[in-house]
Amino acid sequence: MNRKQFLTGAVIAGGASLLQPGNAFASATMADVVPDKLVDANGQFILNTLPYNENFLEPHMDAETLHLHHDFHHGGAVKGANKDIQMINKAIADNSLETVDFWTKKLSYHFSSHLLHTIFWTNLTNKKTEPGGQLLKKVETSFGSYDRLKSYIAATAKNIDGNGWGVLAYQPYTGGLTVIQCENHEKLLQWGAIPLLVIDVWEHAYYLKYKNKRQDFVDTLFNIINWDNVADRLNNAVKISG
Ligand code: MN3
Repeated sequence: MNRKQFLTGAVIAGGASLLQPGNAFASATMADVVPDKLVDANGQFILNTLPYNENFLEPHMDAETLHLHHDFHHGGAVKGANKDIQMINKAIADNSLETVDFWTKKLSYHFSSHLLHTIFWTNLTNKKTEPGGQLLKKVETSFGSYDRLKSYIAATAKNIDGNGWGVLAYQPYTGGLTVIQCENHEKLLQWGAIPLLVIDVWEHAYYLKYKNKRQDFVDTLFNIINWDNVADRLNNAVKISG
């Protein structure tokens, strides 16, 4: 191929992708467009290393809490999810289905924990950011303003009964954003909703430093939420769901 042929080909390729932007994502999955890596090449759930050092989020989130939270709580969910799948597959292979009810519930719990924790680490950074672009537009359409969203999601996270998560999600069935007050890791969900920002209010997330002051922990998180990551997640969610 000479230079002229190369350039012509490049123009055609570029033009094709410009003319048919939808096709670029027609076969895309969440795994293709979002850097969340939940499984290895064999489909086994894996615990990724944190995207920063354990003291990166100090003083808002202390290094010891982050270490225990990631390695043992998130890590435990990964181990649990792998065992649940193994037990389900064994029950199916043995045609012994008395136990699948138990392990399927466990998988819902452990998989959801793995997914939410994986998102949570990337949702945090050590500097203050604010939503912009498409994210800010959708925040304003769905909640009125960024301040109103902050108040709303903070109130839902602070008031969860027991352990759970405050979640900002994109709901493809409405094209808007929605807030979910999730109990444990898998309860009170909306089908179809794609999580963008997740706030872990399990006691393990804050008790070493904040003791019983869950409200203070939630308030301080707004200093370290990575709204750029939330915006990337929204853009990807819109691309894959249309
Ligand atoms: Mn947790």
